[in-house]
Amino acid sequence: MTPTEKDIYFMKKALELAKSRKGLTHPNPTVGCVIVKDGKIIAEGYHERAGMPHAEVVALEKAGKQAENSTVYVTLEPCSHYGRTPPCADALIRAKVKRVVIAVLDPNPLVSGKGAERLKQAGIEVSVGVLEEEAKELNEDFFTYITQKRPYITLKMAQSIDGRMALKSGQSKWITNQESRDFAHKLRSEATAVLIGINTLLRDDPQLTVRAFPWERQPIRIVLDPRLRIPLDSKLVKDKSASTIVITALEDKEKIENLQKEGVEVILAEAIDGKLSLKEVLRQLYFKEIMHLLVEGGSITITNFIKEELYDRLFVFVAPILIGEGLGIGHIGVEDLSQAKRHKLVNLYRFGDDIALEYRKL
Ligand code: AOF
Ligand code: ZN
Repeated sequence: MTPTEKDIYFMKKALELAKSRKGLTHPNPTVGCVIVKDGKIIAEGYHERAGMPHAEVVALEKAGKQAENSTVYVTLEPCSHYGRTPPCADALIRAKVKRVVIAVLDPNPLVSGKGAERLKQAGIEVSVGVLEEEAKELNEDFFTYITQKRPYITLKMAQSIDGRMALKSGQSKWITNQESRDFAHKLRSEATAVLIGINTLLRDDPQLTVRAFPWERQPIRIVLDPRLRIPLDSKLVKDKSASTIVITALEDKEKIENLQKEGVEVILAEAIDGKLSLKEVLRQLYFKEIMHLLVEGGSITITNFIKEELYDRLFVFVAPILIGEGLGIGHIGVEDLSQAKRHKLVNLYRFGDDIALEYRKL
């Protein structure tokens, strides 16, 4: 199918609506919908939050009787299953729409292809694939989470020109400038959860919330803490503006109870040689419906994720400073340059004299 200019125009509108909710619909995808009649938009909708009505239903409600004989543009295949809400395909059929234009099929096996099929069987004209790449990219995290059954993983690191993430002493506050750090809050806003290792917590006592701009939800904060060293007076325990999960291998009942009293969730996972198994951690996070995980460091934690190739996207912030001896990525199993882990550069940002490089694994 070669989409018409009109189809592209209206699908762009639907994608803009979906974009406005990026990061706010976890573990659901962000979806936008536009209803068009006689060449004019008569209703718009987006999926506001998981548990709330889907984009199509919101738009159909606004359109009312007018929806009859209309064309509906939706950025993801209308669902055909009973989840938190009833199937959108049925709502579209009931509304007697004439045509449904879909950007991309839903990867969810409960839905995939079945939503489009149900519409077709009801005599509705269905077109699939208008701005498909854009629609997939917008929900890249959701697609990975559904198909790979693990959170989509973004690694974020801040370093000097010479690739150091901290001084030898561990000091790393602050390598990058304020503008870079504000952008890092945008990355947080799009993640379901932000993860750090216990060493970073002990050294920096970070808050890990979105504070650079007003935001409707805070990511869950996760600490990998094999020996349960987290102090009860650390910000992640005391600050209640976001929830905190501690993952540990140590069954210290008293400490666990004290953390729970503060509202912190403690998850037990197995550790080998004092290191938590990342695969096991990710399995647990998947079952907690953590769709998008942002790993913020420090160098040991980032190294472990890289070593096991457990990431989808890499953001490297580079500040215009030289540190010399310091901490960076450790051994990741590369013995020969031919084994170097290759990446594709997909975006380049400039924040004053800092830059941020966005990579994907090859
Ligand atoms: C749509 N329109 O706007 C969205 C869809 O449990 P539920 O009811 O919230 O359903 C979630 C699933 O529905 C989600 O995994 C994905 O397959 C689909 N999302 N579908 O028709 C929407 N957000
Ligand atoms: Zn739906």
